[in-house]
Amino acid sequence: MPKMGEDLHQYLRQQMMPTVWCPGCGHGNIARAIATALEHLGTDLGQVAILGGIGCSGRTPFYFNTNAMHTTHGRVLAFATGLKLANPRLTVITAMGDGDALAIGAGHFIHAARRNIDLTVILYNNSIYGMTGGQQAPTTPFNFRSTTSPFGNIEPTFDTVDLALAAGATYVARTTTFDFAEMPEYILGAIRHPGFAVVEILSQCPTYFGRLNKLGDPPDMLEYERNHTIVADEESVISRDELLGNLPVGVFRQEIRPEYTHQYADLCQARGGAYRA
Ligand SMILES: Cc1ncc(C[n+]2csc(CCOP(=O)(O)OP(=O)(O)O)c2C)c(N)n1
Ligand code: SF4
Repeated sequence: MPKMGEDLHQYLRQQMMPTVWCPGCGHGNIARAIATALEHLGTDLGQVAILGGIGCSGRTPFYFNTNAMHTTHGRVLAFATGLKLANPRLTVITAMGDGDALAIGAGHFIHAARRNIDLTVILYNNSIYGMTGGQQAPTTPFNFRSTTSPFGNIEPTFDTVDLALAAGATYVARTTTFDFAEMPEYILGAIRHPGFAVVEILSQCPTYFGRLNKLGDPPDMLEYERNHTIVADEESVISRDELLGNLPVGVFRQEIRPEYTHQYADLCQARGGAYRA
């Protein structure tokens, strides 16, 4: 893996800099991890497409020297599915906010997982709707504040990992922006995985979530991530009671099952069609 400070500029679209992200936003950390993963992947950037929806996270494709699509809020996976079916050789990566993937786009999320189509979801989970001003999301933790729940959230929280596993995703991982050095490995693992892959990355939004919940500056928010997560993957299984309310991080599933574009190609071939995966 390239180390901190290594030159990743070739992966970034310099003419789009600076990014729209606020100083200290975790989305910049995630973008850097994607660039590092692409460096390690070594694939011609013309064979890679990054798609985003709407939101701060949805801006990610603007900044990469790959093919790019800026789509609509919640519909990234519908566009990505079409793109992958039209050109199965493309490496298709989606950058989605937690609101994008798990609120308005939740239906697309579970059905893309069920089909096991070879896409990578990088799910930027900052626990809030960032771009529109800090509204409550399905990932806002219980009791935490947002601009639409100023007295604290009374709803239970969606667990991305549980949802992805239940829906049938074949690579499922969670990490944090605190785990800066490991983040690219999770992303690379997801890109290389031949099926529907989800990497949830807990990310800091200092402007809304941090400020509304008095979590301090971005470094304090990273500290918070460290103190509220536990490595508890397939190898180090830990019970829910032992987690004591902390979130497990690690790779939770990595399994091979039939992939959608390949199944579609086989079907077309059997029926005398021309589609090639
Ligand atoms: C169909 C539709 N509904 C609502 C919106 C307004 N909208 C834009 S971004 C956004 C929320 C973004 O939050 P999230 O997806 O979590 O991404 P973040 O900005 O936090 O990275 C909303 C509700 C929209 N653009 N389109
Ligand atoms: S509003 Fe929050 S998520 Fe959006 S760029 Fe600023 S810090 Fe990041």
